Amino acid sequence: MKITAVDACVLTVPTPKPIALEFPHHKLVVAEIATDEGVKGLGYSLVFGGAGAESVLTYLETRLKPLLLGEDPLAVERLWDKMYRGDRGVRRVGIAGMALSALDIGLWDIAGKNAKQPLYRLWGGATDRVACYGSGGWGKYTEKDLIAEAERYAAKGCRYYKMKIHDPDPLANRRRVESVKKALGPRVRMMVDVNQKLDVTANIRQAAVLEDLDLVWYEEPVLADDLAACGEVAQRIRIPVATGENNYNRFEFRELIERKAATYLMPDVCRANGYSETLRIAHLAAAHQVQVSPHVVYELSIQVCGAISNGFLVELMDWMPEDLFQEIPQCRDGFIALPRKPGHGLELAPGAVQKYRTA
Ligand code: SMN
Ligand code: MG
Repeated sequence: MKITAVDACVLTVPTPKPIALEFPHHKLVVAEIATDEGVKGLGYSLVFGGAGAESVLTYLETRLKPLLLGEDPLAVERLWDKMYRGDRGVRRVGIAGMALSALDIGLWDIAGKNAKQPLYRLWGGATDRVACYGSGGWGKYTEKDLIAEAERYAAKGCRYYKMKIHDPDPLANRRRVESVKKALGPRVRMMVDVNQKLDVTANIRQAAVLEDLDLVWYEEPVLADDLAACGEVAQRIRIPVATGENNYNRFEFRELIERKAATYLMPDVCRANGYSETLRIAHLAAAHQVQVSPHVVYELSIQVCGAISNGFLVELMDWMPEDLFQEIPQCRDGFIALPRKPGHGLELAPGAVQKYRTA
């Protein structure tokens, strides 16, 4: 089999309220990989909020696409390495990591379709359904928005809800978390997300005032570049730390593990150089008793959690319009069933490209 074409574009997709208060739209950098045997693979990187999507597209088209044309798409490992090592001066983080992710996901889609297997089965098949948590709770939400969103996820059976703690006043954050917790009752446990906004001292102070709320995790306390500081926070607070959505490769995750910087690792398949590198990260975590809870894009991430025995939860953020994908896996009773379709099982809806394409 040979790759005959890679067609890529940017889709700009409006979000519904309340998430639109924080992000009016997200962008998807989509790549369709065509082969001489008619099998096609769909890959994409979700660019949350949209910033930089056009740069991801340019890197993908000008630097990565030429490395794939004419190659055998089933040699995913070799092609991943070729793309990862392509430009020696460019590390595969940020823009380049997101571009590589979209193509790696598309290559695996071809591999799954060729084997007539869903990816999670091809990779080992640990489970047929994955528990999910409801996520959102952005800083711009009113308390009413927060509670309404949390209750919407609880009504779908989610046993976990994650919200942001973005107020500079630690006690204001505590009040918001407490209100949601009270509304949800004991059936639902919560997580909080700092999104890199604090330093070590401020995190220690913030976590101390949340300690008694039985939180599952305390997320991304410090700048994602500073793995040492994350390790320090993890040693000094009494809530388990989760991090990794802005880390890009197995080397960064190895260091997080070595520093005991997280109880839960959260690679994002659209940032951490695709399914290939995310699986390597997950297997590395398994060797250290660390669980993996992949970041967003649950419709793609479920394949990873379905394939590993140290998968914890996938992150449900239900912002997508119904006319983007033909069919998107749904949460029932707090779980998402793995699709039986070969590959990752996702196809763009007819008309989605015409409707949402902006580049
Ligand atoms: C988040 C940040 C950026 C994009 C999507 C989601 C957030 C989360 O940190 O973990 O849900
Ligand atoms: Mg986060």
